[in-house]
Amino acid sequence: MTDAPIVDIDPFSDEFRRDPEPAGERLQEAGPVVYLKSHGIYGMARYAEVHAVLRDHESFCSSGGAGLANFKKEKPWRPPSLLLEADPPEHTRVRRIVSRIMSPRVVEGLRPEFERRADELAARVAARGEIDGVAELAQAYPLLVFPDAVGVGEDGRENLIRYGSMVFNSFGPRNELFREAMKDAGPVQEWIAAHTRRDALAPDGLGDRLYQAADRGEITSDEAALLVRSLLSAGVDTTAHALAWALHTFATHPAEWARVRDDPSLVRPAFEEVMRLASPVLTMFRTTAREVTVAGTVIPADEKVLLFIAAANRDPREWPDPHRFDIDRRAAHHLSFGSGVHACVGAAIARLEAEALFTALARHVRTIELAGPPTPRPNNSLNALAELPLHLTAAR
Ligand code: 4MI
Repeated sequence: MTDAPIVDIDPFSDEFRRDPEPAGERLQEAGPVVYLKSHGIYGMARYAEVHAVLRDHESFCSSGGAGLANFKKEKPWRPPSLLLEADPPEHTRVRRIVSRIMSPRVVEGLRPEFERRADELAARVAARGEIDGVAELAQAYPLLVFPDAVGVGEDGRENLIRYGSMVFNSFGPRNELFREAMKDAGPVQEWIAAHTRRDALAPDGLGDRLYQAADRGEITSDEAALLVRSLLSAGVDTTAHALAWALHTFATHPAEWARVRDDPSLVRPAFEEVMRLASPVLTMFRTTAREVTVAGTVIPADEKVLLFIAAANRDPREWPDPHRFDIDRRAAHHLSFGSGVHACVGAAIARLEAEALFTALARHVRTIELAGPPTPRPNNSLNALAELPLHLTAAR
């Protein structure tokens, strides 16, 4: 029994995915904490509570898993991540190492190559005119630059997209989407495992630098392999969908694209606003480490709590006119990169990718228009597009 309002929304249903906005509003209106009887879990969709839970890693732990499965009761589908699915103090030790390896200075060092690849790609798509924005830009660009930065070779990079789909579907129930993503999972997992090995990683890439930390005795080499797995899990699909939504948003807001194109200093703030409005990660879980009271509602220990990140990013209690794309608003405190000790460790790389790609597009592309309806790619936790037909006109 619970004193939280009971809501009959299933966040892993086709219906929710097709139109998450009205459901988000219903969840917010129902109260600061709700009980979702569809899965026997608690939920929060208001900005203030989602933000507070993300920052309270002691009450809302991650070692119970970031998905629906409670790792204290169910066996995880893969060995838990040392970052995403761990708590302080164990988390703190490895997080510090990964943060250093992806420090602002290191990320700045990636800039020239990221800009060069972005310029080549932007020139190529501008010349083609009719493109699929997902395959030819949003996926193509992260697949070019991110595995290079990690030190993963060219062969088999498409496995990263397939693995991303497995990882992000695994955060939901064991439904049809999960089973579909896990079909033929074996070869994908073998490819991933092979590419987390030191001998597969180029010298001085981010992956090799994790092994250098192992050489110094800061982590074990098994831990280095698992941390490389984290980079390969979270580094491609997430940015691909962020870039796809940025393309979609500019295609449907031509006046804003014209402003960004004419003044590329607006690329960064515009990308934050895209991230607010189109959070690639829709939902994430925490697990209560003890009985907790949130806004007067008691949540018992060891319960799964679903955080509606995308809904929180459009909570009218936090954001005036929340559904409006407004590149002049201060949007950087959105929750699409999380918050607190688990906040996205790769955020600076994602921001660099977006900045490089859209600055290059500003040079090469005058207009971006939808050439047909975008096709969604249903996923248990991602706001994902399968296809985005675009018509581009080249800059003169
Ligand atoms: C929420 S995005 C994400 C972050 C980390 C990992 C996977 C997905 C991981 O494997 O560490």
